[in-house]
Amino acid sequence: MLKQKLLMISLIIAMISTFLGTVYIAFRDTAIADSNMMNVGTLNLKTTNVNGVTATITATSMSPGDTIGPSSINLNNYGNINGASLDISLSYSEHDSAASAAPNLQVNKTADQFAAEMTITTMVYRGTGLLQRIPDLNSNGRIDLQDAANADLTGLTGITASDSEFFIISMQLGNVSSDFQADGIDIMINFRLNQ
Ligand SMILES: [Ca+2]
Ligand SMILES: [Ca+2]
Repeated sequence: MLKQKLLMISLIIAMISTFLGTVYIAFRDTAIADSNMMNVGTLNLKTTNVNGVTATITATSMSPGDTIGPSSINLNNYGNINGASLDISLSYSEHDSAASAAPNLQVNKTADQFAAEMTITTMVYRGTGLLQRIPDLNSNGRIDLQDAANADLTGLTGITASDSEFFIISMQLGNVSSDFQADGIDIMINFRLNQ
């Protein structure tokens, strides 16, 4: 009888520790998975009222001189604590039209080559231009998408709780040769709000 009781008690203890262990790991996972979640209140950034903090712009079937934008992205802090700073990062990936596989097209430009031809004509956050923060890193004489993707656009002024700000971007494809025919890219703009 005593043996059974002891067994029961140790079973219960084992169950409790398993439960505690699970809870702890779940909380830790949450903290790691979403750095926007803090102990006191929440930072909940939404772009243009959609959950998720990456806006994607597709640049395909463009002709020389074509422009994109101005694209305006609304950044909302739906949380209840102020975001002290905002980090922006741009990236891109190749998005060619099917014609790029056609045998009569001898050249397939890379995403980097395409991005270097996309001059950033406007980049504004909170009404302040960001172009002066982007150096001509690829030394081609213009501020382009490849430069922007490699520039440091962190530590910008944040967004207070329940407030929203705008990010605006526009770009123009240069006077490229027919080598760029059927080339295209997807442009991803990621926003991170920090406490
Ligand atoms: Ca290509
Ligand atoms: Ca450049």
